[in-house]
Amino acid sequence: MVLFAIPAAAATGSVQADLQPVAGNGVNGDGTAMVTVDGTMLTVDMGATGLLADQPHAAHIHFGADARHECPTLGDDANADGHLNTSEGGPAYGEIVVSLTKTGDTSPNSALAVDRFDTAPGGTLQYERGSIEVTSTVADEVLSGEAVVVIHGVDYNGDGKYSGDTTSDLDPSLPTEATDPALCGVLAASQMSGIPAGGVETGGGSTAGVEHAGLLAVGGLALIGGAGLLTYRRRAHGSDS
Ligand SMILES: [Cu+2]
Repeated sequence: MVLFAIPAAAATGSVQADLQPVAGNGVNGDGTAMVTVDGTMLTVDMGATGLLADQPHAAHIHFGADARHECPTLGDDANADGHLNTSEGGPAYGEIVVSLTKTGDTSPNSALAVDRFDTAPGGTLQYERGSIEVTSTVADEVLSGEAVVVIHGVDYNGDGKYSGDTTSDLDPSLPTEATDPALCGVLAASQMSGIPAGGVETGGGSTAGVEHAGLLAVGGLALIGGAGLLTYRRRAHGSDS
């Protein structure tokens, strides 16, 4: 019995994040990130749009045991300048545990390895990397549903490059635009991948998956119906006046 408990503890599964603009940082974009964990090996699939084009975007998985396990809000703007720098987001998302570089080291040591991050050609970031070796502790943190993906690099003054007088809180040789968080999302357990996985294990989960899909479809129809009703009401109102 004890022997069987050991392999059962090996971390396996996947989590995904819906990446949304970080409050105050002026990014009009979004994205998704999926992380599959197999023991101490991560595979990361990430896509995002609306980023400053053709500039290196540092991207990490963050986690902090004492963090709030969420994306920062303007309430985290400690110096009240209207923007959130990476440190100000710390209480929300914690420290860097994985650097999502395209090549080479993926440890926190590569947090600002600007020559090894995706440059978002045309503002679109497409990232896929497997065989990212982590410790079992980090693997557990990623699967906990409390880790956070952050893509950095913003353009407050809209000049198409990292510039400005404010220096980065992480590296004073860089402008803060180069490191401030742009998009953020919590890596939560994925229902899409979780339901079929459960179905395989229990042998009875496939029906639940179908019912779930049906509920989603009904919800989508209700939303469409609601939008149609709104349009109708607006038209009716317009004809009254
Ligand atoms: Cu980061």
